[in-house]
Amino acid sequence: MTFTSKSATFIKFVTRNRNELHLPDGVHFHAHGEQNMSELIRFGVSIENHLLQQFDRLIQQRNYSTRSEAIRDLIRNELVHEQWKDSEAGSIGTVTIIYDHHVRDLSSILTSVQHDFNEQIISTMHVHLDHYNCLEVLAVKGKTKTIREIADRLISIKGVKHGKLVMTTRGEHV
Ligand code: NI
Repeated sequence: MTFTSKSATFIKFVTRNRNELHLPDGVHFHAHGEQNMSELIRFGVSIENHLLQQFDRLIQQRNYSTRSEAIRDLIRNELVHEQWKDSEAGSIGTVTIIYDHHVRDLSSILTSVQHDFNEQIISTMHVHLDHYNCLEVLAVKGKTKTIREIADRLISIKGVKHGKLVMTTRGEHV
């Protein structure tokens, strides 16, 4: 993949629905109307040369084949992040934890916390990694604040070596 960079760089990309985007002044659309089969809108963006060069390097590292797909993903990511700010909104995600099951009472404490959230924890996977370490991945669904609470409570338990909450989206609006 090669991109050309010019001092006054003009990149074009497409997005699925212009009405859902609130772009700042100066960002304008070139709608191609009926020619587009899947309601894709093409629009132009002015960007500093050095910024675009860095962006191209980044998306090459991340294996994007086109700028358009990279920019679409950036936009989706921001929209999903915005949804997560609403603590009452519904979210889905995973909580991953690594712990040493030899730590006293740890397994039963973890189980007890998970039972407190039996409605939100919809599936769990447990892997006995080695003699000491267990990996658990919990699929969670519920209010954003509850999902965060589940992750915080599990990850903060003594003996849990590492934990990570990954929130995602069903993608209705992105
Ligand atoms: Ni185990």
